[in-house]
Formats: sequence, structure tokens, C-alpha cells
Amino acid sequence: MTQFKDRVFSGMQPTHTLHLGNYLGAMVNWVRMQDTHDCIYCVVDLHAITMPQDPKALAANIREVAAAYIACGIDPARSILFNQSRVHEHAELAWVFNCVARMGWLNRMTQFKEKAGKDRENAAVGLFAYPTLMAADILLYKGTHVPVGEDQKQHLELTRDIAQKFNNDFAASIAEHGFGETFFPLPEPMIQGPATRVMSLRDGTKKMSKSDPSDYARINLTDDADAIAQKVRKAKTDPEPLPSEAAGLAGRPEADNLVGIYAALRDVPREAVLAEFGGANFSTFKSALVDVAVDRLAPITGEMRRLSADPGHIDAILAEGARKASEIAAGTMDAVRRIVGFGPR
Ligand code: AQP
Repeated sequence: MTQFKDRVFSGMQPTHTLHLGNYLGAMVNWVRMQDTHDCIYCVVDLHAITMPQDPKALAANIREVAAAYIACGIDPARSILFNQSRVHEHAELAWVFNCVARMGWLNRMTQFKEKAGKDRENAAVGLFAYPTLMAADILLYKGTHVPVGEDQKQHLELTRDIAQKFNNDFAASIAEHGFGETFFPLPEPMIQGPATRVMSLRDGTKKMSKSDPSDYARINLTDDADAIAQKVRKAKTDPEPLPSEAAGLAGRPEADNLVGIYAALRDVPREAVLAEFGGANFSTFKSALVDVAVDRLAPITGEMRRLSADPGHIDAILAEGARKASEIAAGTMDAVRRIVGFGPR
């Protein structure tokens, strides 16, 4: 059995500024994993164009998301940080995986259904094939651990299915070329951020999302203290005071979400939050929530602003990251070409 070196891969789309859901659901975990793993963090710009993007805004968002990674604690000296479109092997391996994955597998993906909405006939083919590109992103680096929010669980399962099918379909060729019994690892999803599913501030049943048309639905990492205070004050709640125990949050999605956000920002269990605020009304709780959110996010926002003032520096970091990523990607793709039968280039 081939042994795979532990390696983390994950990415975020530069479709908009990052928000609290991206931060608590994935980024906090990304930062921690740098202490224990080799990490590769990507700004997944090829994924971004699965929905229409303004080219100028996309270019700016790529730099802004890279700045957010660094401001949150991703260290380009320890982790590889780059944007996906600079490494052409992502698209090349995705094509091979388009020929490995089955239509039925992709038809089951709930994210495509949600994003395509009722007008499925008019959705980009790339939006449908999004999960095969995601599988290529991870497997190009033989990623073994993928820290993500809960919404990505289904795509990770598909990545494992694709890796498994590739390993089975090409088993003879993999062995013949001396690559052992299995070529790709089956990556493990690591859904363990402080809040793996942060919900919209306007609707506690919908996830907080970059593409939500209302900016009041999310707290962006670029929001200043006033914007955070306004959004939290306007956040939807219900008329009851906060319960003293977690069971009392059942059927109260907005209360549950705000308590979860507060707990995650302070890194304490929900029970501790309810022990402190049980019986309090929302205006008291929201003031406390604004304070912790501002405390936690202000240093990140400040650092993003500082980094964004020097786009050349960010571009240099992305170029160096792409150089390192390409070295690994080229090796994997060269092997895949041989395994599939294209021969070396
Ligand atoms: N609301 C959320 N709660 C917890 N985790 C979340 N993530 C996203 N939203 C939440 C996690 O953040 C990482 C990056 O996500 P992405 O940029 O690839 O896109 P997404 O999952 O589709 O996030 P958005 O914000 O909803 O973007 P749009 O609106 O552009 O599609 C992932 O690990 C994700 O799980």
C-alpha cells in the first residue's frame, strides 16, 4: 500500500470579500493546521468564474482574498499560498476527472441545485463540473486532509469517489508504471472549525454566503466597527429572551446562530454563553456580540488594509506560491499522463 504524506489543501473563492462564515468555518482551522501539517492554501479563481464575474472586480478580489488569508494568520513562509489559475495543471487534471466522474454523481450535488436555481438549463457547464475541479485541486497535491465548512462535505465525498475510481480504473497502469497500488489518497474532510455552519444574519435557516444579495446577511472581514454594530443590531431575532440551556435554542434558528457566533468568537462552549446570558434580552446580548466581533476582527481588517496598500507585495507572494505549487503539480500531472496513456510530455 502506498503511503501518503500528510498534506492539507483547501481554498476559497474570490467571488467577494471573505465573511465570518469563511473565517469561523474554515480559516481558523487552516491557521491552526499550519503547526502540524504541510499546508497548501489556494485562492480558487477558476471556481469563481463558474458564476459571472466582472473581470476588474475579480482581479481585485483575488488580491483581497490573498490579503485576508495572510491577515488571518496564513504564513506564506510556512504554507504555500497561490491563486489557482497560475497553475495550469488544475484545469488539466479536472479534465481527466471529468472523464472519471459519472453524471449521476454530479447530478446529486446539492450546491449545483441551489446555485443554478430554477434556470438549470442556463447554468454554466463549469458550475455543474465544479466538484471535479475541486477534486483536481486537492488530488493534484495528493492532499490528505481538507479543512472546510459543513457545506463542502458532499463535494469532499465526491472527491474520495473520484480518487477511488481513478485508482481502480487504472490499477494495472499504476502498478506497471511503478506507482504502487494506489495513486491518489482518499482525502479526509476536517469539518471542525469553531462554527462549521454560520447562518445568515437575516435568515437563520440559510447559510451566511458571499453571494447573498443582502450585505446585511453577513459580516465581512473588511467591515469596520460601525458596520459590524449596524449589522448585528439589525440581525433577525425572535421576541423571547435567551434561554439558559442549549435545549432552549431548538426551533429558534436566529438565536441559535447568534449564540453560536458569540461562542466561536470567544472560543468558549455555547453552554458557557447561555449560562452568562440566559434570561437576557437580545439588545443586551447583541451589544456584547458587537464587542467580541469588533475585538476579534479589527486586527484582521487593519492588517488587510495595510497589505492591500501594496498590491505588488501580494502579487509577489502569489507568484512565489505558484512556483512552489507548480513543482508538485507538474510531478503529479506527469505521472497521471503516463498512467492514462498519454505518455510523458
Ligand atoms: N456560512 C458558512 N459557515 C461555515 N463555513 C462556511 N464556508 C463558507 N460559508 C460558510 C466555508 O468557507 C470556505 C470557502 O468557501 P468558498 O469560498 O469556496 O465558497 P462557498 O462555500 O460557496 O462560500 P460562500 O461564501 O457561500 O461563497 P459563494 O456565495 O460565492 O458561493 C469553505 O470551506 C466553506 O465550507
